[in-house]
Amino acid sequence: MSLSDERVEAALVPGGTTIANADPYPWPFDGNWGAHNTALVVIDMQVDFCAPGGYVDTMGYDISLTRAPIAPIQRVLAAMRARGYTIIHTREGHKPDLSDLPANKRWRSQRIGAGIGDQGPCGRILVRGEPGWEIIPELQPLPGEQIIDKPGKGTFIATDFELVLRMKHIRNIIFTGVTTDVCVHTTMRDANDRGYECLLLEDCCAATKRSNHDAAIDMIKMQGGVFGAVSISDALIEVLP
Ligand code: C5J
Repeated sequence: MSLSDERVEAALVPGGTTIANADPYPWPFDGNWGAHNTALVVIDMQVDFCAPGGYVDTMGYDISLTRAPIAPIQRVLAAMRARGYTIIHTREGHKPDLSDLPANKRWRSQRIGAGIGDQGPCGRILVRGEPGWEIIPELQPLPGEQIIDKPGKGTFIATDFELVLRMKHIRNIIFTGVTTDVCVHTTMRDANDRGYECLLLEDCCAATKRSNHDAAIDMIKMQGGVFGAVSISDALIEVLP
């Protein structure tokens, strides 16, 4: 994704205690953020979503869209790792016996020729332990970073995500990853409902259709920030406490 230089310039507010030009409000709402209470969440940057032969590729979508956030996420990871922030990665996937795969989810995927649990070029699609389920090499977690395995789109359902956030005293969550309109949005909505202060970095996210990404970004900004706020990687890195 390319954002105009003008837009990037406008979003940069050196020395601020918030990301002043986050949209639709300076984030976080009360300026209370830092490594002590803020986590970066990298959603589902897996081979199945971002690499040739994976689930998204098999469905016929353009993986150049889902690969676009890789470089911006790398920059955010480097900045937040250097400052000791909590980093959490997620992976969507099912048990090899598919006991946690709802029949309708499997049926719908088979219907379009990308059956979850079926053999594909990267192993069984969205199955834990298969090559396609792995996080892409460019964004490998470091030792000590959390990895949350989830069978669904949201990260709170059937996982220990909330417990991990609580143990680490996290109150603010910065969202990156794929896809903006599905797993990122579901998790952000659920986090917002639980009282977390949420920020989505729009150049660090992507959908399988550009207009869906744009619509998902717009939805966040409604009602004064109905699910939180939106910014970009450079603006975050510039003011990261
Ligand atoms: C989807 C995801 N889109 N990670 N998963 O099926 O967004």
